[in-house]
Amino acid sequence: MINQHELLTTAARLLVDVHCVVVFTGAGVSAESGVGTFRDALTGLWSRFDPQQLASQEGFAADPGLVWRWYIERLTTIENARPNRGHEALAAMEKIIPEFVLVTQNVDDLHERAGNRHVLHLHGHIGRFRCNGCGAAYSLRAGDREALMPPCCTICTGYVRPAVVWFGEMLPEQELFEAWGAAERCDVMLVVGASGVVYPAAQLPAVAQRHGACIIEVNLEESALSELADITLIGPSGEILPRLLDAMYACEAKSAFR
Ligand code: BV8
Ligand code: ZN
Repeated sequence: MINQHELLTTAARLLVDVHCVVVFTGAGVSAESGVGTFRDALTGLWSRFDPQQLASQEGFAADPGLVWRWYIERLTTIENARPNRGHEALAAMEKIIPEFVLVTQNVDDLHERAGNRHVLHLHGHIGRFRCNGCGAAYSLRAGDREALMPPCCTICTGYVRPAVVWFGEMLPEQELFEAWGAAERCDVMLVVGASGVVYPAAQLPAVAQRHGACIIEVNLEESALSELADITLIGPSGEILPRLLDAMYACEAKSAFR
């Protein structure tokens, strides 16, 4: 039975030896920053709602005020959160891997705040806003956060909404194109805190594997992507990723003395 230390060292050796690495993150990477994963984003008073309902045109049309308040509450949590040690490890990895592409399903900005410079957001940004009708970009004004209803667009009177991708909506073309291309050319894909149930984003690890990449997974538990993984490191990403980074530094130091 291979122990986790050996798995981690093997994973580190892989990440140090190759040229192109894609990191694919889901809500799990932000969990230790206190940002609920999509499944448990509905804790407490939200628990009686279905996130797939709230994060949709139908949900917004049915109750724009409820959806608006859900997003403002999530945005406030994210603004008060800090990147965790897992985010920081990924920012450090970007500095030592020749070609590093970070693709995230997350709508928070914790990767950027940890120092990653080029992040592909497949599901948008919770801190950005646009009109649901004509698409015009908006910034929050005084009072919008406390309002019971979303602001109205000054151009077409549509409701303003967060610039995230709702269920049934297309993913941003440019980001998806870049992410798909990176998955096709990478040597290793590191999948962190993703349940692998939301498509088409969840197809990326299979795309990478089909093109010959090794898949390394970091998750609290088995996920829908685990059967694709060559190495699965079970544990909180805020602990596993810093250990993986240290093992990468150790590999680099060793090869420097060869
Ligand atoms: C679309 C933004 C089509 C909003 C989100 C096949 C192909 C294409 C589409 C579909 C398809 N099958 C079904 C569909 C439809 C649908 C879909 O995938 N449904 C699922 C539920 C079956 N997909 C869509 O609707 C997509 N659009 O396909 O359009 C189209 C075609 C033509 C014309 C028009 C349209 C749009 C999907 C995007 C939805 N928006 N987010 C918001 O955030 O409010 S998705 C949202 O849920 C998140 O962004 C995230 O992507 C997803 C949840 O996934 P995770 O991030 O993995 O989070 P989750 O909570 O699930 O899991 C957390 C994981 O972390 C767990 O594994 C856990 O164990 C782990 N973890 C927890 N703590 C830690 C940890 N790991 C490590 N350390 C820890 N500490
Ligand atoms: Zn408008």
